[in-house]
Amino acid sequence: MTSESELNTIERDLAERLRNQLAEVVGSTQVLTEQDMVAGYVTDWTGAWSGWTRAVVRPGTVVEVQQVVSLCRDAGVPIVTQGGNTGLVGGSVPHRGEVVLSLRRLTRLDPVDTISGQVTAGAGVTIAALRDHVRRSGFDYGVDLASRDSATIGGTIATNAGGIRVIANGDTRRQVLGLEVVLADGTVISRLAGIEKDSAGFDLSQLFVGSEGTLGVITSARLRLAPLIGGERHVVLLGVSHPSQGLELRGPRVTALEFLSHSCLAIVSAHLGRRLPTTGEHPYYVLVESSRLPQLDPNADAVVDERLWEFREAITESLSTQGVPHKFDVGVPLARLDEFVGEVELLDGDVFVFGHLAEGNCHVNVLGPTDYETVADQVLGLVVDHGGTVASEHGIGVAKGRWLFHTTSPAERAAIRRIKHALDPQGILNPAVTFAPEE
Ligand code: 2HG
Ligand code: ZN
Repeated sequence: MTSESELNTIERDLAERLRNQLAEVVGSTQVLTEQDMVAGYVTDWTGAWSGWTRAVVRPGTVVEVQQVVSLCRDAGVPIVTQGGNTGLVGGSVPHRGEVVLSLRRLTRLDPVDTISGQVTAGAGVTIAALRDHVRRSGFDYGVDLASRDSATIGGTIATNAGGIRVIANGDTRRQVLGLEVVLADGTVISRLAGIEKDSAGFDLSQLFVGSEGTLGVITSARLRLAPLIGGERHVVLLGVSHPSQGLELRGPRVTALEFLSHSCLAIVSAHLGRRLPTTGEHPYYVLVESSRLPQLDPNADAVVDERLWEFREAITESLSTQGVPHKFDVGVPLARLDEFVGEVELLDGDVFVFGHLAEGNCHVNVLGPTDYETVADQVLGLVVDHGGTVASEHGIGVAKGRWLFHTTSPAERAAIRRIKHALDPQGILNPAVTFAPEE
């Protein structure tokens, strides 16, 4: 089914009634239905994932979120919760008419609790806005990524986003002390007190981290903050023959450790209209950021310049000028990294590999005529062979569900299904995303 026109008359009348009820809750200007108004919500950033929606709803308060969820549940209409829509696995766009619950208006940003080094933020606050806010109080947010100006707190929690600071601060899960979540039945659970250590039963909040909108709607978060590191930061780009060579640079002063293949550096340099920053060409490059200049081999081909970040951060954008790449965000054990990257680069098509070296997190982008499923079988097959994960920091979305067959056991999948059913018995929350493919 590709659009509302394929619904029968009764379904269309029900959709119309639901839209009117939603408008009563959030106001008619916050229910979007016109094609040009919903366009930015129904297709992802890359253009790879797209669907249609009965309506985009933009609630401004938690109570409105509760009411929207309850109305959709009563109407039996599924919901896709959306933040900045920067996801890359099709998990934040509607596929078959789901209502898009956009949380961008939930921009609550409490004063920083300087005693505990914590803050409470609404799901719609962007990473950049949060960072600017907490920096004014001498703190930093531990997660940072290239899409910081659009990616939201809610979306990054729902996908357990990683980014460039995991080596120093851990992933998003590590920053979350508690959440406020609207459940599928319209009730709210709230853990925003910021208790640093709590052994009173299940940590329910953590269940929602990485759940991609399938278990509840995250509306606010209590977040742990990182210290704001002042002083100079040295950024070095180093040519290497294998990515793992960069692992020798790890240390307490390192705040980022990234790698990219030559194909990535070449395409970014061309896109930015710059020369290659290193003296020579190398199979791979490592970008390290540290508060102390790393000790390098005197023969190393290395450049030191803070502006080198541009070459790393512009990779996604540069690739998208060449077409719509098949994207695979995967992770492999560090001991298998070189072998995996070498094998993946030999696959058909133009292969670009880059990522977050310290975690073995590789972003494999493939351009070429081969269809997604065929390339997925090849790339994810290699990941499984090397004992890795098919989703390191972007989530599963609709892109990788079936691959969980290879990385989870039947018992695990059965337990996941029971949790999903307990929290969302009608299956209205992001139904296109599944972590437990049917046997
Ligand atoms: C990054 O690390 C993002 O830059 C995007 O996770 C990865 O475009 C991609 O494949
Ligand atoms: Zn990444």
